[in-house]
Formats: sequence, C-alpha cells, structure tokens
Amino acid sequence: MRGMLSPSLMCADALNLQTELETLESLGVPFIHLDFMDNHFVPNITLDTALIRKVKTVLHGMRRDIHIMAYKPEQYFEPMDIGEGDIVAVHYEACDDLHATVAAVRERGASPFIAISPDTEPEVLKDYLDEIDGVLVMTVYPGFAGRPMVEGSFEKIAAVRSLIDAHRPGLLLEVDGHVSWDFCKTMRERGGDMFVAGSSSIYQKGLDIKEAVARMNELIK
Ligand code: S6P
Ligand code: MG
Repeated sequence: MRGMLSPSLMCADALNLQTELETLESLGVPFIHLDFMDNHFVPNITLDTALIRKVKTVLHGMRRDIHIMAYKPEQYFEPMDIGEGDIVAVHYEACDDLHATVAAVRERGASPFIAISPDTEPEVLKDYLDEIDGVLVMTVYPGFAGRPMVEGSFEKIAAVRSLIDAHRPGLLLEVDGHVSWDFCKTMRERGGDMFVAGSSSIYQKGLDIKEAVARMNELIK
C-alpha cells in the first residue's frame, strides 16, 4: 500500500476553504484531516463542529479524517454528523470508557482510530487493537500547528508498527505532527501509512499546493 496524505485543514487558507478542498480533491488526495479541540484537553480551539459537519456536504470522494482532541468526544459525534466513510480518532488520554467510545464510532458506520499523545506508551493500545481500524501517533504535543517533532518519535512510530504487525496486521498507522519535508520519508520507513501534512510541508508560504502535494506523495510513496 502506498503512503497516503491527509492535509490538515487548520493550516489551509481559512478564507478560502471550499477552494482548498476542491483543489485537494482534484489532486486525488484521499483524506482531509480535521482537527477539533475543546480548549480543555488541549489549550486551543480550531475547527468547530458546524464547519466539520459542513465539510461533509461538499466532498466528492475525499474522506474526512477527524481528530478529536477533546474530553468526552462522543458528545460531538452527532453535531459533526459522523457516519460512513469517516475516520474518527479519539484520544486514549481523553476518554472515560474508551471501549464504549470506540464502539460508538463504529455504530455510526465510521472507522474508529485511537490517538496517543507523545507521553503515552504504545503498549496501552493492546487492549483495543481488535476494536479499531487504526492508530494515530502524535509526533508533536497536540494543540497547535507548527510545533517541533518530539524527540524519540521515529522510534515511537516503529514501536507502534511492531505492535500492530504482531497483533492486528492491516491496521493503519497515521502520523500527525511536524510531518516535514525532512522527516516524512523516515516516518514512512518506520511504518507510517497516513501522514498529516500541515505547516511543516505543503502549507508553506509561496508553495504551489499542486506541486507540494506531488512532492509529498513522492516522498511517502
Ligand atoms: C495538532 C494537530 C495537527 C496539526 C498538524 C499541523 O494538534 O493535531 O493535526 O494540524 O500537526 O501540521 P504541522 O506540520 O504544522 O505540524
Ligand atoms: Mg491532528
């Protein structure tokens, strides 16, 4: 399987989101990464539930890759109109009953992923691997774009890959945070399947988005 791109909408031009989405779709980008924050689990607010809901109405094949950085994520599923085709990553650190939250994503017809923050050990995933479709590994501390990669992230990606391969081969491994031009190839080699691209790569001033997506696709192939 080729490495897959999931551009982060919070890094795109906020005044031209529809055009940004149309361009990505025309380039055959498979996922759009949508960051939701509650200003409690992380100290920031970015895209809101109404926007994430609206994005669904303008897509033609590109899938929503929703990353919920919030406590009690299940309260946002209905407002976001989560359903078939969506990936929904909920944080291990943010859920009261992670088994139930994962099941609630599945009940809506979406694909549940578990996200782990940099200080969370991969081993915690073991109890959930049979219930999910993927793991999102945070390689920055969540909450903001443009952060530096946390030391040890390449090793963390490799450790999660080993865990997946040993217990549930086929699960997707998504890498989120500072997926830069310099680091993305190594992240792919260490076992990443999906890559969130933001201000460290495709959304840099002066870059043509078409050329940037092509370059990124080549590096993560
Ligand atoms: C961060 C969020 C990420 C960012 C992404 C931005 O809390 O979950 O998805 O959008 O990290 O990319 P970059 O290249 O600026 O780190
Ligand atoms: Mg994210």
